[in-house]
Amino acid sequence: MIYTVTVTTSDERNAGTDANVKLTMYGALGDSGKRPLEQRWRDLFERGQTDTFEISCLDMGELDRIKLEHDNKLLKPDWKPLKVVISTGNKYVPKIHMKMYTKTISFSVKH
Ligand SMILES: [Ca+2]
Repeated sequence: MIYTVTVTTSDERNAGTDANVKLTMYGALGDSGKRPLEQRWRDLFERGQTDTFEISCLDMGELDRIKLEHDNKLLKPDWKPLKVVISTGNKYVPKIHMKMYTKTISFSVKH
């Protein structure tokens, strides 16, 4: 199953990061494990930017939680993600609003 993950970074000063970001999704049937959110030739997670990733994973059932973390690398790694949207072909997880100022954040999906 392909999970499409879009991550929007807040449009504020110093909101972006160049640190390496990993995502874990947790669902009723299991979790994805830590997945790096990366693309070649693109500066990810910049201020006001929306980045899209496709993650291939077994069906996790209804998602109830995700965890975003980064490795605190490079200059000014602090990151303020604004929104994460996860969708699959036939399921849709509503928008999640959150802020992250520390290295790791966990939050629940609001159905
Ligand atoms: Ca970046």
